[in-house]
Amino acid sequence: MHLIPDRGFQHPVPSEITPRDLALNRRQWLAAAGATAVALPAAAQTARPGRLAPLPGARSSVPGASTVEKLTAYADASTYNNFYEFGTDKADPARNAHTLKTRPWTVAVEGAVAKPGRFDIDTLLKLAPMEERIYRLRCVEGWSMVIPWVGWSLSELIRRVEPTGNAKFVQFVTLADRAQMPGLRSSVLDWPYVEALRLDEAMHPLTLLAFGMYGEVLPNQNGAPLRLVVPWKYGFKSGKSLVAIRFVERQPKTSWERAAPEEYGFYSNVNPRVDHPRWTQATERRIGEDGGLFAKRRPTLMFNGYEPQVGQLYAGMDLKKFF
Ligand SMILES: Nc1nc2c(c(=O)[nH]1)N[C@H]1C(S)=C(S)[C@@H](COP(=O)(O)O)O[C@H]1N2
Ligand SMILES: [Mo]
Repeated sequence: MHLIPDRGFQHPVPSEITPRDLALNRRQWLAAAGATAVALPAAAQTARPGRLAPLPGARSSVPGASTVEKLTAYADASTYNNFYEFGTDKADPARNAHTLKTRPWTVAVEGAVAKPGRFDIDTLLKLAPMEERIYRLRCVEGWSMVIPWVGWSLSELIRRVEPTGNAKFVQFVTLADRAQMPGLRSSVLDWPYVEALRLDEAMHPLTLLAFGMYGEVLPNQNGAPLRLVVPWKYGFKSGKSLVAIRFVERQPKTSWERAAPEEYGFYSNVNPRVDHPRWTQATERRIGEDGGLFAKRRPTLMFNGYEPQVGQLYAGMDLKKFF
């Protein structure tokens, strides 16, 4: 066990604050001061890479949704990926995911809900106003990125389908099609890739259904046309290329639990004080930082820095047991 003192919420160091962040802060300050709030631009300010179709999002007002840390470069975020359906090497998804067909695409919403249905991707794109959310994403492997996602809170969809009293967990099923996904030939995981959340975790406003990043639609390798992003959990909770969202009564087994139950628990909350059996979780490497693999590692924050927003979801739970 590692004994890093808990620092709670940690502010970024000044060298990480970019001119864009300062502009944002000034606007936030103006808004807070009640000055000329209506004249402020609603659109978020992330520069588009100009690679894919634009998908703008308004700056989110959800608490914790706009970290002011330096953004990871788009080139890094779109080429260093885990998406085992396209291969297990970090470079495989960017190389192979061009075979993924993202239209037509439907998501089945089923199980313990009063209004189940099949939602077309183009319906989902219009279901709620798009927001930009700047989230840290930390992989259980010990690297992290800061990505401006575009999407809306999953709770928008959950509310519309009206979960019944039997809906205790939400299961996320992702695409498994051998014709499009060369990685399915490997049995590294039980396909389809399946993840799950407790209903209250799924309803938390920070839990994002993402359709884009950096002001554009998602690149295939990042989970097009839609994925989950759960910023306080290890990256593997954030299933890519979702095809079904299922409301169930019993806690489902996830793909990673099936593959290695001692290493990947159901909760997968970022917790620097609970080591992975084979490596420390106390620190992390920020992708793209000077020094590459040899860059100074930074301390990992409890709940990936989202403890003020999500800590109470786990009040009274032994996070060493429920890892
Ligand atoms: N369908 C699917 N979703 C997935 C994965 C995967 O292999 N298949 N990998 C997960 C893991 S381990 C991480 S860290 C994140 C990585 O997301 P990114 O490539 O956008 O950074 O996606 C998650 N979602
Ligand atoms: Mo991961």
